[in-house]
Amino acid sequence: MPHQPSIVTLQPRAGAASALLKALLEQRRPGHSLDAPFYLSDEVFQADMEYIFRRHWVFVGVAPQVPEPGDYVTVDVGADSVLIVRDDDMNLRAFHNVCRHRGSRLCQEHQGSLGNIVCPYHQWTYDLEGRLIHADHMGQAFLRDQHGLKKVHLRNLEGLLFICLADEPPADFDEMAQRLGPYLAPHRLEDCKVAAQVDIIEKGNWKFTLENNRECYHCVSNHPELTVSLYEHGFGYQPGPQNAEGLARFEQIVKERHARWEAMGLPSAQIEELDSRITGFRTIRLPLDRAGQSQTLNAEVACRKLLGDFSDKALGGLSVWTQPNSWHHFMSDHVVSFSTIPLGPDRTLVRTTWCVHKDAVEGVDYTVENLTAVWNATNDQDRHLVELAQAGAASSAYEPGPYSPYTEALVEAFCTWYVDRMRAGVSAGR
Ligand code: 3BY
Ligand code: FES
Ligand code: FE
Repeated sequence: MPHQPSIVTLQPRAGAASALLKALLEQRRPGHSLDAPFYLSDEVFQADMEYIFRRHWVFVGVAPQVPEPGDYVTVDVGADSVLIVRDDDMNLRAFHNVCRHRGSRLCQEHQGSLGNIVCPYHQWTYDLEGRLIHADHMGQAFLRDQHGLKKVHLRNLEGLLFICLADEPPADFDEMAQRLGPYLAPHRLEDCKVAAQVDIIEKGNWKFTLENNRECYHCVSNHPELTVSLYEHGFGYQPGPQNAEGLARFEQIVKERHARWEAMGLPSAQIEELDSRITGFRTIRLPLDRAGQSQTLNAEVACRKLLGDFSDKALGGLSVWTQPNSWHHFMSDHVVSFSTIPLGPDRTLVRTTWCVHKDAVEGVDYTVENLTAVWNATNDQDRHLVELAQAGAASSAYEPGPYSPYTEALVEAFCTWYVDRMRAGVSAGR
């Protein structure tokens, strides 16, 4: 007996933006945190996934996660599962993790290694370039070459992996790559291995995670481990009239170090394009405090084997931020990378990956505990702050509050970028 027909309401994936979303975007007050529904509403969450995460370059991982042919990782962005695999010619490729027969999910693990991609349902088999190479019982007329895996745009920026789910991704990735490439290249992330990866789930909206990341106003009072290595324990980062002297001192040191690092072939000057572009980004190399070497509990390197050709341990920290969802710190001895993926209006995945030189030996050159201590602690503190913000936004007393023009300018840049990109998505429709 056939299945009974059921009554189905078709949910258009984007469809026309609602009056609520349009009004929220229109009434956004510059210089202030967002209206509560941006953090709470399921409708805004769906729109975030459609207009931000399906249409922009999203940072999903690092090349050292897939070092050998056949190595793969899967990343879920909303309802889309993406398979990133290294093929036999060492090229990285990204596919929808969806079988072309009846659509089954192909790889069910977060990472692994395979020779061909075999669907668990009826064993349709794809090679590492996504070609369908085997499908039983499909008859003479069946055209295998029309049933290859669907590709997802993938870019590898000196070891940082970005995907874009749009048919036509933003064209300005190339400019970001050209400008960031020389900053990243000397750290040679592609010659690294993953020493540790930790996923945490924050009970908060992804925009709270990003807003929190874009300021250090909260660092002095919340991050005792991180501020060990931050210049003047985080106070050096506090611009504003109350800290004119400290700031002048900091700027002088930055100037001196930049001259030294640039002379060593390490681009260091700030590039700030967070809200002026579709693919927003920022970078700067900043001095670290004390030993000045690394983001560890004593500011000394966590790994004795340095990255690339480095012989100087005290290279400060090259930080990189990309819209909508990543930040990274590149030091002389390791790279720590953060990818933020929304899971729901009030649930966000933060995936942290620590990489060291591929020849470094655990227990000899580094320990995972020491390598990960600062950011495991800092992530947990930030998770707590995001959860407090989420709880506050749900209160009837919440109203958007003012950002500090001194210490929260980059939070404002994030919100400006977000609102602009959402407006662009709404007006383009589909
Ligand atoms: O260091 C970071 O990645 C960010 C920026 C400042 C505060 N925060 C923890
Ligand atoms: Fe993949 Fe049938 S759904 S082989
Ligand atoms: Fe923080």
